[in-house]
Amino acid sequence: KAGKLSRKVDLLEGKKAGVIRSWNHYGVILSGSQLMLFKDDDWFNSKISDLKDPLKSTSLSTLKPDVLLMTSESVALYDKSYTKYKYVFRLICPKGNQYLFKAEDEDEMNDWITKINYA
Ligand code: I3P
Repeated sequence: KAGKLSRKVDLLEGKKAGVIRSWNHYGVILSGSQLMLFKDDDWFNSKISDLKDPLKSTSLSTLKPDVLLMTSESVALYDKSYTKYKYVFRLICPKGNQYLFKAEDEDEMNDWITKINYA
C-alpha cells in the first residue's frame, strides 16, 4: 500500500518525546512489514508512478526512505481518547516508541490500520 500520512513522534521509549513534536508530512509505502516514509513529495510521486510502470521495472529495494519502521511486532490502533485531530491512529512499537499518524479520511485510516496489523 502507498499513500500520504502525517506523522508525529509522541513517545520515545515510553517517555513523552521532547524536542520534535511537530507533524511531518510523508509519502508512505507499506511493503510487507516495512513502513517506509519519504519526505519529498515530488520524488515520491514520481517513484510511485515508476513502480506502477512495468517497463521501468523499478524495485522497491532501491528506494531509500527517510524513515524506516519495522511493523511486525508493532500494533496500529485507533485511539478513542485522542480527539485533537480526525483520522489519527497510533502505532505502538515494542520498545515503547509511539507514533501518531494522520490519514486523509476515515477509510484510509482504517485501511492503514488493517494493513499494518496484518502485514
Ligand atoms: C509542536 C507543534 C505541534 C503540536 C505540539 C507542539 O510545536 O505545534 O503541531 O502538536 O504539541 O509541541 P513545535 O512545532 O514547536 O515542535 P499537535 O498539533 O498535535 O498539538 P504537543 O507538545 O502538545 O504535542
